[in-house]
Amino acid sequence: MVALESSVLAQGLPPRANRQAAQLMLEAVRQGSALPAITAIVKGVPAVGLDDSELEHLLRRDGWSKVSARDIPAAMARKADGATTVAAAILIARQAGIDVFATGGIGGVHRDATHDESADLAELARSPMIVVCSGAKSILDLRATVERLETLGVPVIGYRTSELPGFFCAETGILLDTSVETTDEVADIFLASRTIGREAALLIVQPPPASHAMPREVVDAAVKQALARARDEGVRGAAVTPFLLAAVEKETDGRTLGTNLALLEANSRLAAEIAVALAARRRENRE
Ligand code: PSU
Ligand code: MN
Repeated sequence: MVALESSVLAQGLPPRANRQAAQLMLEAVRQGSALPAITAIVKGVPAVGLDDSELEHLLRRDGWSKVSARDIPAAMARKADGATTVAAAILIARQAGIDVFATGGIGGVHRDATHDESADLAELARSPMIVVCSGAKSILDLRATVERLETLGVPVIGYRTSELPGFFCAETGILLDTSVETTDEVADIFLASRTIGREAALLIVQPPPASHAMPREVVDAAVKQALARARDEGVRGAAVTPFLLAAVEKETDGRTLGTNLALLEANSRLAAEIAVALAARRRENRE
């Protein structure tokens, strides 16, 4: 099984694209011979895998708040609907016994010095799972995010790359200590991590598909503009990430949207292949 988040569908992507994103992710996991499970809080119940009517309800977005790990108890008690961030999704997926999760980009340390650091990082440190993504979103301070992941004991492993990808672009100039070429290697590292009782996730990063990757300078310029607007408008808290993602899309005349969809699909596909490799390794180990 491969778990997926839902905040990207309810808040991260523009409304006109979320249906396509959901379909691309679900289909990519199935094509990789795994079962997809979108995580969410549905009327107060943590859910792993949505039925058609629940997915429709989510895609319409009315009344869905962004739920990080700390927000789950209140959403449950109030019987509210909540779209899960990476932090909330991996918490729920873990409890359902799922080992592999895919998303576009994790949250991280924000660029302005306002102590804004995504709760994704702390949750990654205590969620023994394989998390497949294209790095952290370009709107963040990527060096600071990598440093925090190191402090928290979360390995960042490049999948067929030795460089941290920059979400919308392939390159960041930040070199990784570990990279792998195959899904079997990912499975072996994860099993070794579990053998010695590590509780941290493995972050598997791959660049956006070459056909959709954007030039680094274009992304950097758009992010600078977006950050200036967020500052001017005084955006705070959970609203920061959705605001910046929308602003970057505007600054690039919508080009980042195509990249976002392509990398969500590619990461879902890779996560499925890793889940299959992990299941095969476990079978071999039992025999
Ligand atoms: N990456 C995207 N789109 C998104 C997000 C990440 O391309 O919508 C979401 C994820 O759900 C991630 C969250 O967990 O943003 C991080 O938000 P914050 O910085 O508020 O923790
Ligand atoms: Mn934040």
